[in-house]
Amino acid sequence: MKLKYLITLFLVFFTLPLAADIMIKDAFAVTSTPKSKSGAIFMVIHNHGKNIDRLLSAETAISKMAQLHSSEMEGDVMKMVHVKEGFEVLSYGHLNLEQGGKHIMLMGLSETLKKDSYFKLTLEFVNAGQIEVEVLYKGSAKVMKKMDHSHDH
Ligand SMILES: [Cu+2]
Repeated sequence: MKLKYLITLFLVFFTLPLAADIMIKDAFAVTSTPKSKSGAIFMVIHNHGKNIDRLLSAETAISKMAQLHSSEMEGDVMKMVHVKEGFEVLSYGHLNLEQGGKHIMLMGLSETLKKDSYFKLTLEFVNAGQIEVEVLYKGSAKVMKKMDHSHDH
């Protein structure tokens, strides 16, 4: 009985990811300061399916709100816009959520995140349904700039 259960678990574990058309890569988050109550999540969303898909929403226990944002230039000012209709992911294509572009905004962080730790994020897609992602918290943006700078030397 136990063995059967294990085999079933094994099969479920290894067949599910293969069946999924949507794959998330390099999901990470940054905040503007270490104690900041808001942050942004970036990742690459791959669609290996023949159907177009759409990211509708995101949710995480560590934040009161997670919104899909895009960054748009208005004159010289970068503005963030809440994209209620979500982000399209083309079939056999990918979508970059990146700094200065589309991203997932976290507002009302309820926990102080530890640098280099992971938290869970649930993404809701039209076709793929819910997908849970582990997001790496890379620290505050200021820390990141310092780190980037140190690479020059
Ligand atoms: Cu934003």
